[in-house]
Amino acid sequence: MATPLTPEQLAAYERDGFLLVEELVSPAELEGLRERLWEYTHGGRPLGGLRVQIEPRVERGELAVAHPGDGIRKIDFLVQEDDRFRVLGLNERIVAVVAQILGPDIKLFRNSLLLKPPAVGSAKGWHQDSPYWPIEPMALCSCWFPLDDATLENGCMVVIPGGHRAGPLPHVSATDDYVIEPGYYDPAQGVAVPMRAGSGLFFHSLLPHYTAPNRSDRWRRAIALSYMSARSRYTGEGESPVYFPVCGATYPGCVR
Ligand SMILES: O=C(O)CCC(=O)C(=O)O
Repeated sequence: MATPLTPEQLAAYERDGFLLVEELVSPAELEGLRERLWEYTHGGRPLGGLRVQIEPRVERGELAVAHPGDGIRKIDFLVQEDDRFRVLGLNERIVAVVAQILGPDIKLFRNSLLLKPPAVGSAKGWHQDSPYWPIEPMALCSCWFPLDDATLENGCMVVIPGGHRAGPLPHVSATDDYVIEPGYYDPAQGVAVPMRAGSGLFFHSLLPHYTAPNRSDRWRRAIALSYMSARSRYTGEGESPVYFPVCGATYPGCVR
């Protein structure tokens, strides 16, 4: 398999917990993804097995939207259910970066399209991903892939460089969210990572991160593709679910 990262880039990922890699797909592929997504949100394309979450304030009737598609916050399972997004989840460049970080045997733990419609999209509070997820070791790697340019105004990623090295932090329930307990991190250490659409922010599942509300008149849509080593163990109730295979082998006693 290709090794797109230089030793310096790999070292930066280990040190900082994140790495920006630009231009992962062609402009035509990116446009194809945007078109397909618009078909689901605004064009009446059947959702099939996709799971959709509505923006909580819209769901509660506290905020009105012109079109139901303007009130969608999250769409899960696009890689499993949609041919164009499956190609993205298996994209050679993305998988090669992940394989350099996690090793050659990889499964997809989750894929979530996270939408911040203009003026509607709310914040995602400071959190680490692993405390949400029943997988050990807590060392998954997500590729956060914006379909629109992600800016300070529309809710780009904000991260705490090196914060993953502190290990898992206590999390508490907050309004519509599950966030790091105040006092266990310093938001002033947050660094914003504006990105061009079609780039990927690869980040460790213990990296504290946050996205602001969309205060702009432009969409911010991004898909989080979260990969794990096939040598990971499932720590939830019952037997491990069967995860989406990306490449390499499956191991007895590990995630299926
Ligand atoms: O895209 C967002 O707004 C938040 C994404 C995020 O926090 C995540 O994927 O863990």
